[in-house]
Amino acid sequence: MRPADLGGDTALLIIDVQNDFCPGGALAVAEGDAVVPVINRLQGQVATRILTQDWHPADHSSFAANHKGVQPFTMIGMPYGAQVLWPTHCVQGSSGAAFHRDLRTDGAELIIRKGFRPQIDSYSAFFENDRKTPTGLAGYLRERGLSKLLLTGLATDYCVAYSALDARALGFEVTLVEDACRAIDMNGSLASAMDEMRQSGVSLCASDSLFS
Ligand code: VGL
Ligand code: ZN
Repeated sequence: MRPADLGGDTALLIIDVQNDFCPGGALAVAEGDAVVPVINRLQGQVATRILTQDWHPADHSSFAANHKGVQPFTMIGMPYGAQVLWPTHCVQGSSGAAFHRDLRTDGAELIIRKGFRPQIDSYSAFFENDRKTPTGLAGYLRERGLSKLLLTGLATDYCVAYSALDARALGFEVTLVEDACRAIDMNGSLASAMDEMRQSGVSLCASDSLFS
């Protein structure tokens, strides 16, 4: 995608650039904060910016602390499928759930909060982890005529990848801006997420290629 293609039908999707995913946070992604200047610069290139915010109640079922005798980063079976148990993170209203202080947010037209139901996690900006419960984002984008998405944020192999794959399945044109993302990379999760995204028709680019 070249700058000429960044027209009125493109939205910049900024996934979960929150303190808990940045160094020092509860579920820190290595160099998570490095995406902030890249994303801020990109915001000038795209008229429509949309943020997502991981937004869990304290009793959320994805937190290892809410299960007896289970360590973070282990898997359990949930009614909707396998689920990683995470350290407690992005609790509603906490400083960890706030956007990184340097992330420009004033220009965002929409903030989608996700993961707010105690019994179900939500990685994707489009569907919760049962892959059926919609967040409403697809309807918003369609009604606004936004058919092309630039994907950025944290973490590449979880919330960004799930969002990109759902967006492709819903028929959106999707480009992942590689240097505007960082990964958790647990047990090969980054490589498999990149494979799945490529196979589903997600394009990859460097942010520099979006400037003339
Ligand atoms: C995320 C794990 C748990 C993410 C959110 O934003 O990638 N990962 N909650
Ligand atoms: Zn979460």
